[in-house]
Amino acid sequence: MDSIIKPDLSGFENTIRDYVRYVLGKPMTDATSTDLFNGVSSAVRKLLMDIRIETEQRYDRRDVKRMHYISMEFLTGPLLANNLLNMGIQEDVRAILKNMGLDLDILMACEPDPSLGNGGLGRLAACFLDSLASLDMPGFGYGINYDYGLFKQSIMGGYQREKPDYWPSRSSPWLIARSGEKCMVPVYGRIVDTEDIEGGYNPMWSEWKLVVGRPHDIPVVGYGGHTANRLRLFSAWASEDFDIQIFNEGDYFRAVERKISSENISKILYPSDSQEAGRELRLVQEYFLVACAVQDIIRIYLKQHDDFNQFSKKVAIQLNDTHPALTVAELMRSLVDVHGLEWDNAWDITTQTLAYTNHTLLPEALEKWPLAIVEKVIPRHLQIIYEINRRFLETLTVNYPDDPQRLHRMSIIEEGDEKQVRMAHLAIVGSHSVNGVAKIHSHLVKTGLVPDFYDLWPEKFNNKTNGVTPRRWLLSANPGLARLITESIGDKWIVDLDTLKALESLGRDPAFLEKFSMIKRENKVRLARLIKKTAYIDVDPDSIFDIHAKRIHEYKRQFLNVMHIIHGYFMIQEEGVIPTAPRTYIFSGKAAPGYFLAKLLIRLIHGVADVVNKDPLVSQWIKVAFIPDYKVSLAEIIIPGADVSEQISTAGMEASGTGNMKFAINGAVTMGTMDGANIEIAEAVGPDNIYIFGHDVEEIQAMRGAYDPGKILAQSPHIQRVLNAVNSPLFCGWENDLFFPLFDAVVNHGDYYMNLADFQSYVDAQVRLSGDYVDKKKWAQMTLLNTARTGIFSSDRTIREYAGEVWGLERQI
Ligand code: B1H
Repeated sequence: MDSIIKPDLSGFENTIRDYVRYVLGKPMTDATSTDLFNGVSSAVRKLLMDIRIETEQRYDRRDVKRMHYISMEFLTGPLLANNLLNMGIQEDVRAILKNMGLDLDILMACEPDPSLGNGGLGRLAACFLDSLASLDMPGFGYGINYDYGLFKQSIMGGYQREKPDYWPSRSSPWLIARSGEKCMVPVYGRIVDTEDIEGGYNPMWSEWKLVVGRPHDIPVVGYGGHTANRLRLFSAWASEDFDIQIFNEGDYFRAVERKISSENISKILYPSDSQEAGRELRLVQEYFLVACAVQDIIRIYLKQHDDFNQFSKKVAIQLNDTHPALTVAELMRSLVDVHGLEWDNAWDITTQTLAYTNHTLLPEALEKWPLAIVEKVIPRHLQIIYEINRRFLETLTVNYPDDPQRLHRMSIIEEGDEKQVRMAHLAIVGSHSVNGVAKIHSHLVKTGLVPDFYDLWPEKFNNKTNGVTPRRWLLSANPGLARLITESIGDKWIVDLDTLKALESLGRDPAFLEKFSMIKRENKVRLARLIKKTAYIDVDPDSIFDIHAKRIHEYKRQFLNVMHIIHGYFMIQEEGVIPTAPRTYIFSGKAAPGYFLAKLLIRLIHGVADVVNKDPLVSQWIKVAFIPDYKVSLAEIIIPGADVSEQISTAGMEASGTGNMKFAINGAVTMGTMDGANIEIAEAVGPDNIYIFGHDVEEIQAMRGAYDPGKILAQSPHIQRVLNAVNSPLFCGWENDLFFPLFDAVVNHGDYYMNLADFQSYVDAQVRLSGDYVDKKKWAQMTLLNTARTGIFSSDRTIREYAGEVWGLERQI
């Protein structure tokens, strides 16, 4: 990495003053903190634009290959702090503001979180953009500019309440509207078969309705300030031409209604993580994104080329899960219908350009769209999908002549009562690369999810273990630790996280360990303040901070964690067995609004917290707190304050996890199953520096079918005591039988997520952990080794792998 190029800050103060006076029309004395946040951000944005323009000229001049990352979610979180750090001007700006009588921290706190994502998948996309820019690579994001991001969560009487998150999608200082580059998207309508001049078949897509996609760009500056790429988000607008026509027919209300329905497309992010919505509007959203992105990508390509011969040499497109899988059909439509290429040529270009990442094996998350909906929304694309499938099945008959069953399994169209398009099959057939997001996950994609495709095209399949950006998740979120690291080993780690290895030898230096532990203590104090402010609970920073922060989902097994807490409660209450160390169990996470059991689990956590925290004896040893409204800005406070990171999904179900990496880099010790990237974290930190428990994937697979939770229950008085308590009035307050459904799912409906199978091993591991925690020196060394040995989980490493092995993308410095 070349040294940081610092932008010229001479006009910075004036830009802020001008903004307040001439954009807001106020004297400085009337400006609110939010006004000033906007003023500072527009001054920063000016600097970003200079870098952005220079970057684009550099790319154009060299006619570089570009990678476009298409994703329904980009969970960026607040941007001011990161932009300042990446440009290397945070301290200079702090000083300028101080001179003006302003406090940068107060202004930064005014920035709303752009919550344009649900969880890991969307946050991964944001980490990737940071790494691409920091590696000076031409990588761009395409997404939707939702008016409403993920709902805001509040807790009332222990229940989750959802409130709309209306973020300033049209007025954020980071968004630059580019009305001049709008995209026209046809949708709905029908196919009319006509004959062309030579008498050939010529399908005409007619009577479509036109939606306009207006691009809004967020500049993404890399660390060092050399390169700024962009994230382009589209808002949907009604097409004026179309509406005016109806308007002229005198039907004013219909015209307005049409306008409303078009603009609905970018109104709201679907709030489910690892679960498919299956609604028509969602399909329209997916198509809208894909159509805008493909048009824009082709427009940019054609600025420098006259034909499509170079297309796949100059363009790579990565599909973030199957949500943008319609890109396969849309790129074909564009090349064949719009640009007049022959099918075979268009197909080669399409498959050489596209690559697909799978993010989940959960059956409920695998997208399938009923043909009837696809035909209604995008009739021409359905024809194209049929043609792709026809040709695909033809090649299969050659490869597997006597295997009709296999053809059925592999077809893009699923037969049955309701025929459906299998989006993963479409993505695999249309891509030259298919990857999973952790070693075990990629293995399961090949052997469990789509073994037939692996058999046909083994060379297409590969692994790209996820990563997280060290700029946000260490430099920005944990300034104390970042400073200590830089003082000790220099600042190269910011762009080469593997250099954290050099910290290992410092573990023998008691003075260093002491400093390292002090920083964790300060971060815990900061987190304790957050807990007091948001959950109204006093917690002791000297207790173990044991944190389970992620979406609430049965497979992530917050229930298992709660079972362990209840078990600990009874051990103290009934058996007088005092734990080795006091512990604070901290939860944070949202449940999908329609996910009944996940929401009930939030209520259970609060029920247990009420009982435990109020118990005079138990509360000396156990406290339980739920921090509402988990989001990026809170994660930045929560993660650095963790001693223990709960990563306890049923083995085989968490594709990778990325929270697990953020915790480990910040020195938390993982309590985890052999699942997702936990396995690679265990490899990296070594078995003595992680707590692994429970059944592994093979064992879980072997148990399925014969698994009987009743048998485990019958043999374990401890589990009986815990589950009976869940099903008793103890945690219910005045609501009788409140938690029966959670009890029922485990006891009477097969315990699909195998909580009981892993309970004893979890309890044992937790006992070991408590014992180790009180050995201050041993614990400090363990946490240090977690930081020192997890450099490979930088998203810079992940991006280098994609760039070299999938995209053919080069550094452009
Ligand atoms: C992940 C999703 C997801 N996998 C459907 N799948 C969605 C599926 O709105 N939807 O319909 C939204 C999200 N998200 C996560 O991706 C995995 O569960 C994590 O294990 C993984 O770390 C993350 C990034 O790869």
